[in-house]
Amino acid sequence: MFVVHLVCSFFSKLQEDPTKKVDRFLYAMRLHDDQLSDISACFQAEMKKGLSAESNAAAAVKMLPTHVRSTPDGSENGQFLALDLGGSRFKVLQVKVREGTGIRKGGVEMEENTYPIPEELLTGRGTELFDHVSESLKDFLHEKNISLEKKHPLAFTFSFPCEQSALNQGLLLNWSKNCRARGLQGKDVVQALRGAIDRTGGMDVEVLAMVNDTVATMMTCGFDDQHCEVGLIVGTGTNACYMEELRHVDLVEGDEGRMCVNTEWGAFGDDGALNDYITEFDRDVDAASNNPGKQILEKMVSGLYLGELVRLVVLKMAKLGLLFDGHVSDALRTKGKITTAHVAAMEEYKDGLKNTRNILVDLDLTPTSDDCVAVQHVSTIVSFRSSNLVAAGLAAILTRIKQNRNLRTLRITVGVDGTVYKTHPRYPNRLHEVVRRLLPECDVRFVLSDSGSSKGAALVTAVAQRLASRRRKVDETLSPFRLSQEQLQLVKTRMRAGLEAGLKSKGPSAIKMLPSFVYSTPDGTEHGKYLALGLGGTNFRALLVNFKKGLQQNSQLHHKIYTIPLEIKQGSGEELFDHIAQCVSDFLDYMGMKNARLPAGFTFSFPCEQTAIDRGTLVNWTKGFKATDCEGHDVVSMLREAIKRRNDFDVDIVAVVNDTVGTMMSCAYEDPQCEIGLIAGTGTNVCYMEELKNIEKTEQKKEEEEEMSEGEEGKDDGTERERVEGDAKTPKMCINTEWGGLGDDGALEDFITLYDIEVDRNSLNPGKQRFEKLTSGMHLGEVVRQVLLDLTRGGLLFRGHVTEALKTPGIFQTKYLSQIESDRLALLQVRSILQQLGLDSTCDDSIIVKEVCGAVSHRAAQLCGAGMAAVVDKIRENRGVDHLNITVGVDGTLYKQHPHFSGVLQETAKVLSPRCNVTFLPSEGGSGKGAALITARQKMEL
Ligand code: 0WK
Ligand code: 0WK
Ligand code: BGC
Ligand code: BGC
Repeated sequence: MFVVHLVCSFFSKLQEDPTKKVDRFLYAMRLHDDQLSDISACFQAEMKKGLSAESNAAAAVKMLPTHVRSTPDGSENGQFLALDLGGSRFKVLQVKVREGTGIRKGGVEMEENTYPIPEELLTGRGTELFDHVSESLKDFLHEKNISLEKKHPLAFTFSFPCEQSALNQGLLLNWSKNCRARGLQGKDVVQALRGAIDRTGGMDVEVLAMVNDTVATMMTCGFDDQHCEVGLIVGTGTNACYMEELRHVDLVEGDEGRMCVNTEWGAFGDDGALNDYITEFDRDVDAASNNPGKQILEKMVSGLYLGELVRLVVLKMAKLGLLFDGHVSDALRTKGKITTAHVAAMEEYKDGLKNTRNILVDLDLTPTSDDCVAVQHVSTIVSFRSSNLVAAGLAAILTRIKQNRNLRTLRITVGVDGTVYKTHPRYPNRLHEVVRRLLPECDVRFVLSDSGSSKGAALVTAVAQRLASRRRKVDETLSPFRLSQEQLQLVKTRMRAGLEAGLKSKGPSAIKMLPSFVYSTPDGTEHGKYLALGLGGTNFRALLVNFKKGLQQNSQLHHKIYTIPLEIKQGSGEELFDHIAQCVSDFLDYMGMKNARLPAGFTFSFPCEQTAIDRGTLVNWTKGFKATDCEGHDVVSMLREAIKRRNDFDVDIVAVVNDTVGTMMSCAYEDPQCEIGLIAGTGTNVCYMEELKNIEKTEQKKEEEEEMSEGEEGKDDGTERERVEGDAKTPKMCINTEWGGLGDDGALEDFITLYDIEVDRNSLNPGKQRFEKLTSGMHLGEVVRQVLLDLTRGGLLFRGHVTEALKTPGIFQTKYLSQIESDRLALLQVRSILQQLGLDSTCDDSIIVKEVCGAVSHRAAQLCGAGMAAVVDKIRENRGVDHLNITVGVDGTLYKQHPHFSGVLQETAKVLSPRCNVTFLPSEGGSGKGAALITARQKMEL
């Protein structure tokens, strides 16, 4: 020990630059960039640990969810009381937030009082501390003549680690800084405050939100700078918060949007992560603190400790004779004698050294100028390390945000508050510089919170109020789409009634129940080469299929899809069928079978009144078609005439079938139990095998029955495959229900919303196809657009801006629903879809858009499920069986591509027809193959 003393005093004699000896003495505190990068990387790992449900409990950095889901967007408004407790000054405020309208930015007016908190209250009973808080509040109301009668919403900034399950609740995890009031740890501090306010009495205050000071600071700065998504406090304590992707916050339900996370980074190192950087002085500060082993980073960084660190270093150097010629004063030995304000003063640009001398003299020391330079340099190193560590922590947070958003560069603002940052002359620049050095690719700006955090706390409360009222209004808007079991049962009953009515009435009925003249499903005897021509909802499809007897599995198919331009869909019938004939000609060319005159089946996906398998009169167009001179005409003749007009090929149109019938046949080829065909695509419809005797409307029914019964006896050679049980011999015919018409007679009035009315009014066929307009791909996008329009006009969406895009019919195609509702799709992608549609959206907007899409498509699937339950139960009763096993062949882009539609439809059908076990078989070959099978069976019968 003596030798060391000797060596040191020899060196000092050499008049070396006094800062050099300090640099040597405190080399462990001088962190260079790669150390800071290591610390930053280590902190990133800690953040992950804190966010994950598995490792959160053991994590030192708690990453506390704050339930603040968005930064201010200028529409906040209202008048709030605010309490700011936990920093160096306890403040009571009144905050008036005025909403920004148009270019005029919103504004905030504040009145505040600071109330000292006696030391003993910080270490006394928690209830007394909160009584002092609420009495100060009452005093503030008196002084500012704020009515005691009126109900006042209050925002509570509480700057200690709290576990929150909602904005207006927070369990105190542990005290920090210089507060350790008893009886509050693990308790809900909002409840404690309400209790104190009740005890004080005489005021009506509703604590609506409690936030950490970092969060309030971020919100305060976010009011003027939309890029502010990080809040930083370097004050008595230190901490940071930022907007994290909700999907990464395991402790909170939901994947959509973002949530502000209070990192509580003050505890970084409590698990030893910073041991390589802890110096003896840090250990001394920690040992002497009121929470040893806790808040390790905070004790290396924040204002409560910096002064003490400097004192301990100077004391040690003095003891080692490196300062003041080894003289040590009692004051220098006394804890807290050098404060962080002293440290800041020592580093003043102009008077730093003078301040240092004065401070040392006040400590009963007689410093030489070298001593002053050395002590000033100790302050520099200590505070420099503080800003370096904060920079490393910030770099970790900003890197994570960049990664979360898959950005190469990041433009972001950090809102800052705290006396160290605000009063230490060099702290801000040092911090900014190191952050920019650690993250050269980022454009990081720092905004000082000029008026404390309560503005932010009031904004959080305003946002909470806005979100709460928006939530209520969105729920009100969407509640008509949320159908109850009883309502779905009602739809099933009305669908059933519509099916029955359609079978009986000759006249127009809402559900047309059109005979298809298809009497049986395939039995594997079909063989030969056939053409299938399909006019569906979105395109025309030509198909060539070659069936081999018995071997269902590998029938060859070649097909080609042709789009149908809008002007053809809505042009003249002649043009439409010429277009179809041209497509067929092109396909036969492509297949080199121009001269084959193949037998063909024509899938015509519109309601046709058929009088024979190859004769069908179009009753009315649907799905955006309105070609003229077609309704009331035989579509087979029209196609034949178009082919004749071309005169460059010929086909033998043997059958015209609805796409539901084609789909049923195509699937029955795979699964003999398939006796229902469902299309959930541009349009919606279902067909099924009905007992011939129930199809009362067809005249020739009688003859056919006689004919059939004769035919049946003759044909049953036992080779046919086992048919579905309970039906064996009764003659049937496939009925194309055209269930899309349910409700055209008002049967769905009590389900139709004002948005549906709007869609119907703007459609090509108002009053028609009401069920289809609630359930099919052609219309769901429009229903969504109408709801979004209404929510936007209500100011609940897109900041109330009704853009031209949103007013454009058809802009919200149903395919977007499928994309937006896909679980894999993060909100960012939802926003980019909306962007493509010319809709500028916030995170919250896209959450609501996704919810609206979900509500509309969920209703559609449920309604189809209820309709299907009616059909399968009818078949079960037709067969007089208790339990029915049956398969439904399905096709259509909505069923096949929407992420949830098929599941909800199946679940609803299952619940509403418990005595039917329904298998849904998506069609592989499409309805064309089915049409070809019908053609094959026709040809075989001839
Ligand atoms: C001022 C804010 C307050 C925060 C404080 C932190 O209004 O919410 O707690 O800054 O800085 P300190 O006062 O601890 O230095
Ligand atoms: C594919 C079928 C076709 C049917 C279509 C319906 O092969 O007959 O019309 O599905 O789905 P959409 O194209 O209307 O979504
Ligand atoms: C507390 C934080 C607070 C920070 C700054 C820390 O001691 O744990 O909740 O944000 O001080 O005031
Ligand atoms: C048509 C039906 C067709 C359904 C599915 C409806 O618009 O009226 O005939 O089956 O769309 O494509």
